[in-house]
Amino acid sequence: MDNVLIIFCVIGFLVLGTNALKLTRIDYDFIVQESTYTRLCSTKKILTVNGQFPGPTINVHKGDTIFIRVQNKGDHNITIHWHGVKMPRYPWSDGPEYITQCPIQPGKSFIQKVIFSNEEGTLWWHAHSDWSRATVHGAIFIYPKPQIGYPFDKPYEEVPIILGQWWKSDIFQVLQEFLESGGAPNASDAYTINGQPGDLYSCSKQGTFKLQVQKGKTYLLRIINAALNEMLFFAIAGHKLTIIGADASYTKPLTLRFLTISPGQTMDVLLHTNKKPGNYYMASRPYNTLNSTAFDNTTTTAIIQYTENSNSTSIAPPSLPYLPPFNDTTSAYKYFKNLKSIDTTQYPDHVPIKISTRLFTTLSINLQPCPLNYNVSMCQGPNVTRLATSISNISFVLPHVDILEAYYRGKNGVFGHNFPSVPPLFYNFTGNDLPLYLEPAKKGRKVRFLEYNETVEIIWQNTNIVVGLDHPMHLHGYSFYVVGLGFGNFNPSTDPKKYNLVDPPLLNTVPVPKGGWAVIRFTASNPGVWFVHCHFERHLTWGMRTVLIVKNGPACENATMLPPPKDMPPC
Ligand SMILES: *[C@@H]1O[C@H](CO)[C@@H](O)[C@H](O)[C@H]1NC(C)=O
Ligand SMILES: *[C@@H]1O[C@H](CO)[C@@H](O)[C@H](O)[C@H]1NC(C)=O
Ligand SMILES: *[C@@H]1O[C@H](CO)[C@@H](O)[C@H](O)[C@H]1NC(C)=O
Ligand SMILES: *[C@@H]1O[C@H](CO)[C@@H](O)[C@H](O)[C@H]1NC(C)=O
Ligand SMILES: *[C@@H]1O[C@H](CO)[C@@H](O)[C@H](O)[C@H]1NC(C)=O
Ligand SMILES: *[C@@H]1O[C@H](CO)[C@@H](O)[C@H](O)[C@H]1NC(C)=O
Ligand SMILES: *[C@@H]1O[C@H](CO)[C@@H](O)[C@H](O)[C@H]1NC(C)=O
Ligand SMILES: *[C@@H]1O[C@H](CO)[C@@H](O)[C@H](O)[C@H]1NC(C)=O
Ligand SMILES: *[C@@H]1O[C@H](CO)[C@@H](O)[C@H](O)[C@H]1NC(C)=O
Ligand SMILES: *[C@@H]1O[C@H](CO)[C@@H](O)[C@H](O)[C@H]1NC(C)=O
Ligand SMILES: *[C@@H]1O[C@H](CO)[C@@H](O)[C@H](O)[C@H]1NC(C)=O
Ligand SMILES: [Cu+2]
Repeated sequence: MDNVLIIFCVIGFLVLGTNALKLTRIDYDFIVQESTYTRLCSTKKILTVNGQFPGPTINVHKGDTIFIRVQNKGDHNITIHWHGVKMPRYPWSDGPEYITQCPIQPGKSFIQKVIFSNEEGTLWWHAHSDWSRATVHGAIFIYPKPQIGYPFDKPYEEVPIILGQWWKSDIFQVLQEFLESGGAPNASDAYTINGQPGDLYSCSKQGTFKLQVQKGKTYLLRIINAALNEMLFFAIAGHKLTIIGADASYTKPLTLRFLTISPGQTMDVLLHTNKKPGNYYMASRPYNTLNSTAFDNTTTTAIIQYTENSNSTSIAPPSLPYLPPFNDTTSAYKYFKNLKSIDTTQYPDHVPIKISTRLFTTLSINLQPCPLNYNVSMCQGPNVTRLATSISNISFVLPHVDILEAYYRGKNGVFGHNFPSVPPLFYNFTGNDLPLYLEPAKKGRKVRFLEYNETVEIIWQNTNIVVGLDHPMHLHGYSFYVVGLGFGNFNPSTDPKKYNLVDPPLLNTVPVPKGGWAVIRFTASNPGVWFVHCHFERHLTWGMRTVLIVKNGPACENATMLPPPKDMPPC
């Protein structure tokens, strides 16, 4: 038996060896550069890919591997992440700055190998360094294998709907002030649909995104929330939306009047153009439980135009769809219990039933005391503090060399090993008026190691420390089943009985509700270094992040990490 395995390994090695000699094919060239854009009556320079905002769409089929050459011709360090692409055994191209790579510095380039596996539907790519992703992002369309097709009637047309967030000021200046002040970042000035704010903002009407449709067809809208800091409601006047996929995994059809989408999430939606020919607004605005004057409370719009009356001048202006109140948590999460994976023979579920590692974690906003002799202008958080965030009371500080490199080369001292299975304190997590001594967090850099193939459950418990807010939690390298989501404190004896272990949605980002919790499950079959974080950029920067390191499995089962490419950006 041993001999057979050895021979097998040698053959496997030879096969890999020859592949490595092949010249790299470049499928996409991404030139990161400064470009001039005018929005809301003002002009500024933004960072783009190939001069486009939003950036170019990547088109692939399920299971493809592509090579993207990222050339940094801008003047900021940059990295690019392929959000939701699992990159089996190959974290080298995953992208998060100082987690799996050092940034691509100005003037340098990096050829990123992007390995698709079972994803099918819509994903996106975005910068994963400082706040560049505000403008450096774009869609990824993953078509079914050519001979297979969709599990629904082929849509007449497929359209990206990319929701974004726009600041009139330079985003790097917003970030710098935010980092220095210790307070909340400046609110944005607009939301955008495919790069355009729409009719409700000044100087924007000309550019409003318009989708021309024919009556009696079905359109596939591939909706992406690329906003930095806001969950969004989205709806189309007069039309219902049928979700058939989320995060590049099919769902059972779910028909809704409006949807809620968090940064990081994608939703594939069928739109049936079966209404009276005319013009209809699609609109989006935030779901946010803070006071509506504390965030950008504006509404972005685009127009669905039936071509049947495209040259009529006398038609009424489009009407706006219903969107819930900003702070309506109940409406925001109502659809979630009805969101189910497709779970057919062709797209079967593999929900882990027996769990080998269970992590109970808390998500908090924190206040760090202002150090002695500190200038108060640096402590603009409540009660002269600096705002922070944490997972299980650890506010994660980025290193100066990436964690993947440190792990792969066995460098000591870059990260700690023992991210805890439970938080340091148990209290009434979702209680009102929590004691002030809970507010500070510990700074740290603890990661969690997992054995190959472990079955993992993570419970994300939100807390009301400082202020309760939703946290869209994202895991790199995996999709996970969201087996439970609820309000209050997670109850380990009663809540697991209500888990959906039959057809839970398979996602890469799940919004953990304010005052509630979410539970995910996955099998750790992808060795590598994988980032876990809140997808609100401000919470990520403040420290709501950690790392899972999944160890290698047996080499003969192809369960080990692949070697790095030669052009990894150096620190
Ligand atoms: C942020 O807002 C403050 C207060 O309105 C303003 O003084 C400052 O210039 C803004 N910063 C940026 C980068 O827009
Ligand atoms: C939105 O915020 C502005 C201040 O920024 C405030 O005047 C307005 O009332 C708010 N709108 C709503 C609907 O809350
Ligand atoms: C719209 O204009 C085109 C060309 O001017 C014409 O052929 C068509 O009949 C018009 N459609 C309607 C609905 O008026
Ligand atoms: C939402 O805000 C409105 C007005 O600002 C307030 O009356 C209402 O109680 C809030 N709802 C929730 C669920 O907090
Ligand atoms: C605090 O910082 C502000 C802005 O950087 C500066 O104007 C002020 O002089 C500083 N105050 C002290 C006491 O250092
Ligand atoms: C600020 O301090 C006051 C007085 O100690 C306290 O009542 C309040 O809750 C504090 N605010 C926050 C956000 O911690
Ligand atoms: C936790 O706090 C909530 C909100 O104040 C309260 O309704 C609940 O009874 C508390 N639970 C416990 C166990 O004290
Ligand atoms: C987090 O750690 C800090 C520093 O040790 C401590 O003061 C605080 O009470 C802890 N909070 C929680 C919720 O564990
Ligand atoms: C890992 O899990 C897969 C699927 O359950 C199984 O086929 C494989 O044998 C397992 N490998 C190891 C090393 O446990
Ligand atoms: C491992 O990978 C090699 C090369 O891609 C392939 O030929 C072989 O079938 C794989 N082995 C297993 C156990 O999956
Ligand atoms: C850019 O990245 C390099 C390599 O990690 C680092 O040394 C440098 O400080 C970074 N520059 C900025 C402005 O962050
Ligand atoms: Cu968050």
